[in-house]
Amino acid sequence: MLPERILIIGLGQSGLSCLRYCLARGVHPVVMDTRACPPGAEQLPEHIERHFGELKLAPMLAAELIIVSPGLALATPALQQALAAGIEIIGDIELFVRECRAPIVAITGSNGKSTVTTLVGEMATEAGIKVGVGGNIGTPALDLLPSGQEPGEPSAGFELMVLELSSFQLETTPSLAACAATVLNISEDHLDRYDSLAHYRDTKLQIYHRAGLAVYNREDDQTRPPAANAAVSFGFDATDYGRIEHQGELWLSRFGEPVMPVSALRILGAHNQLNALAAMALADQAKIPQAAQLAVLRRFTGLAHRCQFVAEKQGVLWVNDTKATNVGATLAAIAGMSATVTGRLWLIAGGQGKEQDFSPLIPLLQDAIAGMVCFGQDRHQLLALADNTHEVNNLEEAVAWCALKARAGDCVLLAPACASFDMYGNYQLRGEHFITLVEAL
Ligand code: UMA
Ligand code: ADP
Repeated sequence: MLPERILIIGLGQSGLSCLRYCLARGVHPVVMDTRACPPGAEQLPEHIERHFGELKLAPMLAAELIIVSPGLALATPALQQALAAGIEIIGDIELFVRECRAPIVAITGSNGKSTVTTLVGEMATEAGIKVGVGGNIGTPALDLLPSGQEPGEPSAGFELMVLELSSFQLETTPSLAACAATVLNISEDHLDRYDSLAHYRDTKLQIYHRAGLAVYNREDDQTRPPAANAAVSFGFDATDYGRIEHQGELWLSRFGEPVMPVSALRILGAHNQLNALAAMALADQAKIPQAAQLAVLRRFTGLAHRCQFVAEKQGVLWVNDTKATNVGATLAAIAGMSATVTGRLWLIAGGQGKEQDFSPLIPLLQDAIAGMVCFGQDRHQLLALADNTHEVNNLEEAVAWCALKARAGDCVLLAPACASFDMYGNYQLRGEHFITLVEAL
């Protein structure tokens, strides 16, 4: 049962989904956003009380329940004051898990979340299982539940839910009890919101709390669950979900048994082999048959904006990895492209650095990368890493510079290691701009 006095803070996509959820259940919440004109303002029914431009304490203290957007940290002083006053604060995913009756597969990690979430969703669909896919991937989870649903009613006929969860969402989801949960990997990200990498990691590890099975990455110790969890791992050797030599080539394996040749995967790079293995482990726990898993792994060519082929122009390969919004993702993209390309690699990077340490790029600037062209708010941090860097004002200039430098056989990779918000509405718009610029060459 929802309480009568609900305050929704943050009127983006997830805030709007919370509003729809409450209205459909007969509750008329108050909404608040620190932005003077939040994205969802136009869709707000007239009768809804609203407070835009700052967090106002009085309506917060008058609420019985606050539902906060993942975009606002619980550490925000006004939220801390409300907590201290005994007011419950949760996120949209908490509302979802309190009501959802279908088993949940929960996926987090610094990189690979959307890829693995999509793989597991497609595997379930292939097997004829009615599956809902949502969360940080884009569809707010509450939109998967039917409007006006009575408590206890089966979850809109869904037999399985696959949720991509960010660390932000996990901060406010204490009731999650997934049938299978994974932390795919941990690398620096969002350090503008967390005071240390350990704090960021510990927030992500909350996904294992009460999970039926923890699926962790044995190549990355930071993803290990607490000893209390039932667990399996994925990684490069033949343990649990891994790889094994078979018929003269490398195969993906399940508990030492070969299941399909790595060469049959259409998503490239060692990181995508780990993504495939994680998806298999989660799918097994969700009782998705192996035949459906393998059918999807054999045909899935990857999501847009992740190491996406854009064009070949005068023998130069142009690749869009705008979704590489942190250093870990950029390292994976460089490793993947270096293994594929015969010529030199030119990197386009820059944007909002989120207080990351960019130094892991230094060895690659010495070995794997011919030159890096840098644009955006935090370009100077990238320019300082090495001598083979070049400063430009924007993506147009970056593409033009690479077109001058690259020769047949080379590859130009947009893998910015930064968020896009300094110059674009989101990473997709940055990627689409890149594609337009390349196509016009
Ligand atoms: N904001 C304010 N004041 C507010 C509320 C938000 O300034 O009162 C700002 C914050 O800086 C925040 C931004 O607005 O970063 C967006 O917040 P929002 O509440 O408008 O976001 P939604 O549209 O609800 O989108 C959220 C997720 N966004 C974030 O967590 C920042 C989306 O993930 C998610 O797809 C969507 O809910 C549906 O579940 C996006 C994301 O960038 C893709 N996630 C981060 C990531 O993947 O790295 C965690
Ligand atoms: P997320 O949803 O976590 O941002 P995506 O599946 O959208 O992850 O992939 C984002 C980027 O991260 C990709 O463009 C790729 O460069 C990189 N990436 C994907 N999977 C992995 C992985 N397992 N390890 C490291 N980097 C990865």
